[in-house]
Amino acid sequence: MGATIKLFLVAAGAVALTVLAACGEGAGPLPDPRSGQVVLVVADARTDEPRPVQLADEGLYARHDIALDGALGFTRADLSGMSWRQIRADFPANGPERVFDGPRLSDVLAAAGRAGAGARLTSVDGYQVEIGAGLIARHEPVLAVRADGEPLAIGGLGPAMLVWPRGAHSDLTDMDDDLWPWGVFAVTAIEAR
Ligand SMILES: Nc1nc2c(c(=O)[nH]1)N[C@H]1C(S)=C(S)[C@@H](COP(=O)(O)O)O[C@H]1N2
Ligand SMILES: [Mo]
Repeated sequence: MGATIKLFLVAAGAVALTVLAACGEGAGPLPDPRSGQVVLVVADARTDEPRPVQLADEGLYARHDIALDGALGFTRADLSGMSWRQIRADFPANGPERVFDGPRLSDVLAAAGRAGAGARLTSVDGYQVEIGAGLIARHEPVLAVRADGEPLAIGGLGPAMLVWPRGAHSDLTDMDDDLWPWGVFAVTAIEAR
């Protein structure tokens, strides 16, 4: 190929890129090729299911030491596609009751190939709680993504919050809010491998 032609092709390519970039600006809503961003990961998953996205070890994952090697990510749509449990509960304790909806923590663990495991939950502010496998099996807490029908906002109680049936199970009546993390974005399966 002659030098002049090569130069022309490079120039034409540059023009094409510029035009494409210009079209991308303000051309309307971005097409969403997936059903949304990952809002929750289960670290140390044991499943062959294809990962919806390759997560990079940065931001809050890095800040809070969430091991992404083998983590399974859930989008809001993934979580909505699971069977949900509804729990009416007061939060904060003795405050107003709300109706929380979301998948059971046990089902999220099972979907990640970690049925029967306990879990460490990590929140956006670094708050961490560990929930034993026995407590999960006995009370089936929910990773709520909605309260009174409204999605839990990031910056508020979202993307997910652990909710227990403290109104319905008599041995939870006096439960305080320690095990009710809001802003949960990562679940680390512990034990029961
Ligand atoms: N992410 C996160 N969730 C949390 C907490 C917290 O500090 N961070 N505190 C727990 C406690 S002890 C209480 S009383 C309630 C309300 O705490 P807050 O007033 O700090 O939101 O949330 C619970 N969930
Ligand atoms: Mo608290």
